[in-house]
Amino acid sequence: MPVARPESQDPRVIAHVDMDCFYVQVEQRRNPDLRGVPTAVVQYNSWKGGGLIAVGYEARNFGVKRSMRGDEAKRVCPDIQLVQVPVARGKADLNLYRSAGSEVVAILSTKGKCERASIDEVYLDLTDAAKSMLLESPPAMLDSIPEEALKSHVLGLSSGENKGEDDVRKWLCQPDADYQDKLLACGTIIVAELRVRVLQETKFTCSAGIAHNKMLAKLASPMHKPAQQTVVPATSVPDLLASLPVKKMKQLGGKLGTSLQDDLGVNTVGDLLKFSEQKLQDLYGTNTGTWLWKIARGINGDEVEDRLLPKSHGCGKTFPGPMALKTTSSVKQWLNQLCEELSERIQSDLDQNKRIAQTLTLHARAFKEDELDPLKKFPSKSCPLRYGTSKIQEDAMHLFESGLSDFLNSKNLGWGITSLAVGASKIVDIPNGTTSILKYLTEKRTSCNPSDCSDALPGEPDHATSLISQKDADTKSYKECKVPFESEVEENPKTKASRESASDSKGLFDRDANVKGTILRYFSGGCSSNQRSTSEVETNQLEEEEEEKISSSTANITSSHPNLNLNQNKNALSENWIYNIEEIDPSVVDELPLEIQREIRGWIHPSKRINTAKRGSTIAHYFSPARK
Ligand code: TTP
Ligand code: CA
Ligand code: CA
Repeated sequence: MPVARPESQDPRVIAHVDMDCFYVQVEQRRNPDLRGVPTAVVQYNSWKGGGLIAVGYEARNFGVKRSMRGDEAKRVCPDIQLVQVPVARGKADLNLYRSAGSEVVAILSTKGKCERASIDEVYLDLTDAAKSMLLESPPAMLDSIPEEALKSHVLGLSSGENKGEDDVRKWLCQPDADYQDKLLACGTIIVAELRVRVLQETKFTCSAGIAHNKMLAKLASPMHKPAQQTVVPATSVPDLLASLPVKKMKQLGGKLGTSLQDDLGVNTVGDLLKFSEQKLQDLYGTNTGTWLWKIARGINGDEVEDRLLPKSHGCGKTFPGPMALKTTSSVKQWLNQLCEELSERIQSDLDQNKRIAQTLTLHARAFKEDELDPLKKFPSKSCPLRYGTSKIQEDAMHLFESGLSDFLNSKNLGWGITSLAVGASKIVDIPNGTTSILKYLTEKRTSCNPSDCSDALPGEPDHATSLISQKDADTKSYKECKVPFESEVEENPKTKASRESASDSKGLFDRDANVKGTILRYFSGGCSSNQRSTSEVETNQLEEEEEEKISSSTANITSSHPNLNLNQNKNALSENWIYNIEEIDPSVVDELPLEIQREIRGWIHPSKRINTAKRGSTIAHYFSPARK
């Protein structure tokens, strides 16, 4: 459910930038013969010409729509060029488009806080840039206003639509405008310049919305496509919302929007103005009620996050109609493919960006031969993510089995899977340097607590709670456990009490024990089991590896965490989640980066000399997908 965040009283300038027919543009850049020609990108599946996933604007002029298949598009537009999406492992490979998106982000992020919101869109907070411009070179003082800015559509100007560039020029330069509108005018010029740069440097066009909050900017960006921008002055907001169908708002596309229409007769967002906040709260609860009351007034306090990289990684595949998967072995085969891709992507995120994903989630859609409960959803399941393709494959399969068991209510029924997806979320940066790792882990020491269990929010792996299936070290059975997500991590009171008493009365030594508990959680893949025999083999192989430069990067630690032999026992899953020093297997420490070795040896044997003789290769390298 949406939650209203308090909106800052300070004026802001927020832009939402969305690429035009993105995959088509990427293909047109790869093959310039396609430029200016009706083009669409189709799924690899060739049934009826493949499903269209992106349609160029020339093709749209002929009536081609994304909902069509290739054959239908050919009927509507015989000259259309259908480009097949690249394929890898029997499914679409989107890497080409992802990196094209990154090129654009690199440019857009130069003017302020930038949040990558999807493969082809970002939010920008241009408040500071606009303030500087207003101080140093306000629009009225410019020798000339950039042409692209003059082509902007300013809502509410000249009775709803622009009369022309002269009106826009006047609006941009009006001396008696309020401060918010003056900033918005500067934002309009900044976004226009950024869009020109994007075109020059990447050959891609994009469209943008510019407003004083994210919600309004997002609503405005598709209003004039392709290759145009729309500005929302505060005075235009009531008219904009009065005519905006509720279903056009992302959060109102589902049941909430239907209830507003059916139960309250609310058809546009502006219709909500008729209801008091209290009334909306009575009907939909405190949070949603307040949120509805605010969006009716165009109020939205969401901040632009400073994030150029995706929040999560996911890959999935659908198996429609007769292609549904009906055996565990066929599910396993596809799950292995999906996990292989996911593993490659998180590994490259780790290598390139020093980011670690902490949660693995499995989503599926399924049907079963059960007349009584045909609509029951396949529950999404999550667990702590262990790096390494085979580990991810193994865990994903366990998640699937756990989900299937719930889905079937442990009955022996026939079933079929129509879509499968795996995701890696809860991605965090790894700070450089051991000291900061220590600090980082100390701050993040709240972890998966087996005693704190609940059901998942279906389809919302990145939100407040998620179901995790947790492998019990001994029984290999699965438990369901609620993992608090970053923003709302709350320390388990018992753990907290234990930590506080440790640091208060027992001094540094015990405080370190707490920290180790958390580091070890990373090493051991959270609550997962460790298989001693496997670890030993892997450790031996490591020792045979050529010695490599050991960097202080924690990537080595984190990517290795699932495989290190820590002699973890049942106590490791104890409530307080604190390891004893004895539980650290010294043979593991040899494989770690030097700085980490020093630190851990300091805990184990404060005065022992550090043995750096057999460090082996970096663990990140060792566990790269190529190695078995
Ligand atoms: P969109 O931004 O929704 O669409 P678009 O960029 O193709 O067109 P527009 O100019 O209207 O913004 O999606 C971005 C890309 O994501 C799109 O080019 C292809 C891909 N995509 C899918 O693969 N499947 C989908 O269902 C959607 C909506 C998009
Ligand atoms: Ca787009
Ligand atoms: Ca988009």
